[in-house]
Amino acid sequence: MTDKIKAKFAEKALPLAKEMKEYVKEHGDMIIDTVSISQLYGGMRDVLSLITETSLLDAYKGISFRGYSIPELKELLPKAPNCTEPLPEGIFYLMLTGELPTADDVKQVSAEWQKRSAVPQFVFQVLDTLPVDTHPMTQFSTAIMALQNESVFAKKYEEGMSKADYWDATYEDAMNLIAKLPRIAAYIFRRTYHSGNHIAPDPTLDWAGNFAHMLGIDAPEFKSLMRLYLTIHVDHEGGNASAHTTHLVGSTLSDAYLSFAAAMNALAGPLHGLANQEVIRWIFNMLDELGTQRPTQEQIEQYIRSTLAAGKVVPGYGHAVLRSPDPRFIAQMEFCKQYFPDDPIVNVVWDIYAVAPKVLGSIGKIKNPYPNVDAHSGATLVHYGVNQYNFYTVLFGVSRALGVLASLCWDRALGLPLERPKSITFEWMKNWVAQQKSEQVSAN
Ligand code: CMX
Repeated sequence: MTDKIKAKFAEKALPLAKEMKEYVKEHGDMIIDTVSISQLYGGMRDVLSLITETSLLDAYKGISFRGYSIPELKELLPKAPNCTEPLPEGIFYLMLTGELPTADDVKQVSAEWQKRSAVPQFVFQVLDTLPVDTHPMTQFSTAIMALQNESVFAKKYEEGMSKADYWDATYEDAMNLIAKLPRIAAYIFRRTYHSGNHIAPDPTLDWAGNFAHMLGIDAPEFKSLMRLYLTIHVDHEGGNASAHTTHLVGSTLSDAYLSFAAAMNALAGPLHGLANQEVIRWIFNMLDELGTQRPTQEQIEQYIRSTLAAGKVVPGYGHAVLRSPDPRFIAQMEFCKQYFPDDPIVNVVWDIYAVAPKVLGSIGKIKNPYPNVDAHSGATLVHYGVNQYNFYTVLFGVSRALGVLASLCWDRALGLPLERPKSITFEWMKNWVAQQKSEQVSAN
């Protein structure tokens, strides 16, 4: 039997969606209040409406954290012994306090996270009730929600906490949550891909090194990669979907667990963090279809064109703000050049990089034809045998916690209010535009 409600919705919505598109083409430049009609329909691009202290994105230079670029931070942030990559503890300290950390500051962050890292048994029990083929991001979000039972903010709010103390309770939640995420993520990895054969944490290791250890990859080089990976994915100013979600949900005084779980649901979308799993899948599909491990640049170009012709996006390319190659892509490329320049899949990534900007740029509508952070990470992980693609976004999520939760501490310290932008209807807009036009006619 046909679903009458669905048919009714399609009958109403599809012609109206077409009408709206045409309308935006014609009237897109008109400014209502301070925003153009194109921006209203265009995902609010360039609408200045948020304050975020932790990082700032420049379309051409890429991300900077409290004024420092990724290459600068690779030099300036403290490192683990015998490791060339920065410790994520350092970038967290920088984002939270605005100051570059000393080696001692970073040791203190490590020690705090170590002290707070025990995950209550009930979180593992919740995870164990989920079918083992549940997507790792769904498992991750579920585990964070289960952990909400531990929220200091929620308990203190119930006891009548003063507004002046919101930041303090938020800081406690943020630190407790960040400390526990590697264990939770590793538990998901091992239950999903290693028959529940778990690895106990090593309290002598730093946050990222211990995470690598619990995943089951103890090579020092992989620990270095994790330190780099978890440093460069932390933050991308305030408007990206995971940061903005944390801020929006947090603005209702939902605690850090509720806000961060919501952010992870945003990160799990293929236009955002899930692109990292989509990229490697796209690459392996290309190699399968072409029947070669080393396609020529002409073959890659053809494959990109066939992806576009099928009405799909080329994952790992494009960005809402960036208009140049992502420095986070470049940082990963440099790591691979240093440690394994001859890796075959990594070389395919570099060949795509040589071809894709030209092809994507040639079709005109794509504003940024360059690679983003997700274009490289999968190939780097595959080099170390981490070929469980569906897990990749969890790694991104563990890192993203550092930026968005440092920001949440700032939101509460600044006493930022409930976020509540204004919306209008198409009808309202049409009436407004018509009125403006008739006023113009009478003025002439
Ligand atoms: N492949 C094919 N088409 C693309 C494209 C890509 N990589 N990037 C943009 N486009 C298309 C858009 O889909 C849009 O098409 P329509 O007009 O038909 O809707 C058009 O080009 C204009 O888009 P845009 O203004 O250049 O880009 P947006 O700001 O709208 O979107 C993004 C940005 C990232 C969603 C988009 O570039 C994309 O879908 N990229 C592939 C997915 C991806 O890599 N996401 C990860 C981003 C980084 C992250 O958050 O982790």
